[in-house]
Amino acid sequence: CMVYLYGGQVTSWKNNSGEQQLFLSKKASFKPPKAIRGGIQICFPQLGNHGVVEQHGFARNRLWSVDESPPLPDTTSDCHIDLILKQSEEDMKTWPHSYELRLQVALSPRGDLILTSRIKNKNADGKPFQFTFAYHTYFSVSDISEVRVEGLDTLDYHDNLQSKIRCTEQGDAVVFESEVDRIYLSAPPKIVTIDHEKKRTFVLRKKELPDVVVWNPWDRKAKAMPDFGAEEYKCMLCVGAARIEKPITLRPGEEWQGRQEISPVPSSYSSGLLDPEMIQQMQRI
Ligand code: TA6
Repeated sequence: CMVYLYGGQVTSWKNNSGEQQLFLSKKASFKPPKAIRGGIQICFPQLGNHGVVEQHGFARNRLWSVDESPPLPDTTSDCHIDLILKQSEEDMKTWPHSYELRLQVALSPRGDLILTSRIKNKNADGKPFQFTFAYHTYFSVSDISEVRVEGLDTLDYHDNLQSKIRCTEQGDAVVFESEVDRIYLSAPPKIVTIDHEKKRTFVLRKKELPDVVVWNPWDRKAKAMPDFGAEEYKCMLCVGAARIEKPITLRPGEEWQGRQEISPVPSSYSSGLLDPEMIQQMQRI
C-alpha cells in the first residue's frame, strides 16, 4: 500500500496479483488546500460540514510526519507505518485544542489493511474537547450498479440528500441506481461490500466506530467536482467506519482509539455468496 504524509492518507492498496483495491481519481490533487480524492481520508475533528472547522475536518489536508515514538504495534504484522499529526498555530485559531493524532497503517500477512487511530487530548488548560471521526474509504469497484453492501439492513440512517432526515433501511442490502449520501447509525461490527462482477468482496471490521458512511455521487455530482472524472462514479464506492452520531469527548490526558480493518475475499459464487472454503478460512482468522 502507499501512504502520503499529506493527509496521512492511504492512496493505494494492491493485492498480491497487483490489483488495485482502492479508488483514486485520475483528477486528484495532491496539494493543499484540496484533499486527495480517493484512498482513505482521515476525517478529524469533524465529518461533514456541521461544525466549526472546514468540511470533513482539517486532518485530511495537513502535512503529517512519521511518528518517531509510536505506541506498541496494534497488529502482529511487521509491515506497518506510524504517522502523527499535532495542532498547528493556524488550526488553533478555529479549533483551539492541543492534541496528538497517531495513525498506524498496517498490512497483515494475508493482505488485510488495518488502520488504527489514537487521539489524545494534550490541552494544558484542563479543557476537554469533542470531535467526530471517519475513515472516508474509497473502494475501487468494477461497476457500481453491480455492487451491494450488506450488514446495514433495518438500520436507521441520516440522509444527506434530504437535509439529514432520519430514515430506516428497508432493503436487505444497499444497492446503487442513483446518488447515495448516507450515514448509517449503530451498525454491526462487520460490513460487507460485494462486487459481483469482480467476484470480490470487501469485509470491513470496525472497533469504536459505530457508524458507517456510504456515498456515491452519481453523474450530476461527479460532473460538479473538479477533482473527479465525470464517469468515475461508476467505478468507486465510499463505505467507511465512523463515529458521528455520538461525538467523542476527551478530557486532558485521555485517549480514544478507533480501528478499521478491511479484508478482500474472493466471492466465487455469482450470487455473491462468500466462497465456503473462504468462510472457513475467515472463521479461522
Ligand atoms: O461522506 C459523504 C460526503 O459528506 C458527501 O456529502 C460528499 O460531499 C462527500 O462526502 C465528499 O466530500 P468532499 O469534501 O471530499 O468533496
